[in-house]
Amino acid sequence: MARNPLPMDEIAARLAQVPEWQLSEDGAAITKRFSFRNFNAAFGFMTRVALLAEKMDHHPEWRNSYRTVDITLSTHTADGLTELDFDMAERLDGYADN
Ligand code: H2B
Repeated sequence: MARNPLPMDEIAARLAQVPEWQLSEDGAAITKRFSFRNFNAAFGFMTRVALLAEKMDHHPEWRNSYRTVDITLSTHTADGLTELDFDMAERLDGYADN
């Protein structure tokens, strides 16, 4: 199921598909810094992420400073990484490409 924590070998395999994301030291989260050309682009991205988060019922931890958005993904109810985090990471990468 989506909210079951992934074993380490599956985390490694999924991480290879989103190579710009970094595994946290405790292995329970992935993080990425997104940089945009200005605040408007950064906030537009955040708006799309917010709508996606509600649709997926899966919510990022994030910090915005001007044109930078730092995002951490983890599944709190699983106390670690699940399919949901990697599905979301792939979608966020797609949003940032535009
Ligand atoms: N987001 C994240 N990142 N982890 C969760 O465990 C989580 C969530 N749980 N969004 C959801 C909401 C839960 O609180 C609701 C009730 O399904």
